[in-house]
Amino acid sequence: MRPRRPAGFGFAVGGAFAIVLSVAGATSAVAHSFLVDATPSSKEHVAAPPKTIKLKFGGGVEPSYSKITVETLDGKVLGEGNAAVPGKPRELTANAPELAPGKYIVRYRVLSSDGHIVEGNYEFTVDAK
Ligand SMILES: [Cu+2]
Repeated sequence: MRPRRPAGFGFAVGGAFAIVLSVAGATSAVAHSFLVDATPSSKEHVAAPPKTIKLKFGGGVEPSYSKITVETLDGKVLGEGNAAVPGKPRELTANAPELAPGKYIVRYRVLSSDGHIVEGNYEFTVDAK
C-alpha cells in the first residue's frame, strides 16, 4: 500500500502538468496577435517625423476595439488612431501628429480576433536635422 500512493500521486501531477502545457502551447501557436512589425520600429531613429504609425500583428485584430497612441516619454498623448488597412486584417495604423525631434512612445492595445487583448509599447526617436 505504502509505495503505491506516492507513485499514483506523482503520475497525477505529471499528467496535469502536461495538459496545462499543451493548452498554453496551442493557444499561443494558433492566435495571440503579438506585434511582429512596426513603422517606425522599436528603437528606430528616423530622420523625418513619421506621418503614420503602422503596426503589424501576428494575427487578425479588431480595429474598433483597438487603439494606438503616440505619447511623449512622460505619457502625454499626442495622437491616437485605430485605422484598419484594407485587405490587411493584421495591420493597424494611426496618423501621427507633427513631431518635433525627440523621443516618443508608441503604445498599443488591440483586441485580437481570438478574443485576447494584447498590449505593449516601444520607443522611437525623431532625429534633429
Ligand atoms: Cu490570443
